[in-house]
Amino acid sequence: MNQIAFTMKLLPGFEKEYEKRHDEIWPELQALLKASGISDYHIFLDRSSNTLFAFQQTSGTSSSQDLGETELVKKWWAYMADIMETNPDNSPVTNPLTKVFTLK
Ligand code: RM4
Repeated sequence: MNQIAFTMKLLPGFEKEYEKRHDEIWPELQALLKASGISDYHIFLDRSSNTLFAFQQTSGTSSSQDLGETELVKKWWAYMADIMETNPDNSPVTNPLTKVFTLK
């Protein structure tokens, strides 16, 4: 299993809406993420900077952010675009992080 982490940005004032939408995540998106080998997927918010910190494990090398060619993820990203910093294609501006420590 590989551990992947990245940051995204939430637009100010949308913490509750972000949390609500994720509490109500589409079952088909959940299924796609799991079928793509993603597990232990957590997203945390740094309220001081509106930075979203995402951690996930993957059985391969692809992360949730590599699923943007699927119609379902395109639809989800378009749905989320009004409350996140996005690229012109609605994908969330994503900053991949480098793992620098693992507790053995
Ligand atoms: C995030 C972002 C990610 C997606 C998760 C479920 O807000 O859209 O790309 O994997 O939601």
